[in-house]
Amino acid sequence: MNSRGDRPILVRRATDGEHTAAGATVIPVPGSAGLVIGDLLRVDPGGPTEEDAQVVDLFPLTVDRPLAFAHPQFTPVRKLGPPSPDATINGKGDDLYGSSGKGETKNADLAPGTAKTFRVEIQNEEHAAGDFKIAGSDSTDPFVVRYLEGTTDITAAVKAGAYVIQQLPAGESRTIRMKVKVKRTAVPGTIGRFRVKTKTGTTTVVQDVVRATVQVIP
Ligand SMILES: [Ca+2]
Repeated sequence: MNSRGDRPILVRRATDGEHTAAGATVIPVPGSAGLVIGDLLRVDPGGPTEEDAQVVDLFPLTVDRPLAFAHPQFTPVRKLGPPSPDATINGKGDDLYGSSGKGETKNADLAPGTAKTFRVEIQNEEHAAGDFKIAGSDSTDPFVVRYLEGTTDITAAVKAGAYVIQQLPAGESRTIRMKVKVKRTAVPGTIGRFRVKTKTGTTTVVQDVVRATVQVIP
C-alpha cells in the first residue's frame, strides 16, 4: 500500500512578521490558497510543532480547533488528502483503484455443494482517519453470498450498502470475508459475478471495487 497523501506543501504563510499563537484558530495565508472548507491540514509537517486541523472557513483561513503550538511566520502548511480506500481481494488489487474491478478480480471453480471464502481488505491510505462504506453483491441463484467480519454476520448491512467501517485510522486496514456457496442443485458451467465496492463515508463516488468470479464445475 502506498500513501497517496504525500502531496507537496501547498501553503506558506506569506505575511511578513505574522505568526500564529498557540490557541489561535486562524492561520494567516494569502487568499484561500486553493483550499476548500473541509480540507485537512498539517501544520509544520515533520517538524517539532506538527499538528493537524480541519478547515472550517476560508477568509480568513480558520480551523476547527485551537492550535496546540505557536508557529512562526513561513511555517509550512500541507493539505492532506481525504481518507481514501484501497480494496484488495485475497491480496489482489493492491495499489489499484477504480469502479471496474480491472486487475482486482479473483476467479474460482466450485463444485455444487461447496463454498469459497474471499478475504476483502480495505486499507486507508491517507493521513487522516475516516469512515468507509462497504456495498456487496446480493445472492443470485444458484449462489448464496454471505459477508462476515470476524465472527459477526454483516450480510444484511453489506448487501444494503450500509456497512460502515468507522474511523479507520490512517495507514490501517480492516478485513471482511465474502463467502460464496454453490447450491447442490447448481448446473455446471453456471457463472456468478460478485463485487464489493468501497468509498469514503462522505462521498457518493465509488472509489474502489474488487470482484470474484465463480464458475460451477462438475
Ligand atoms: Ca485496490
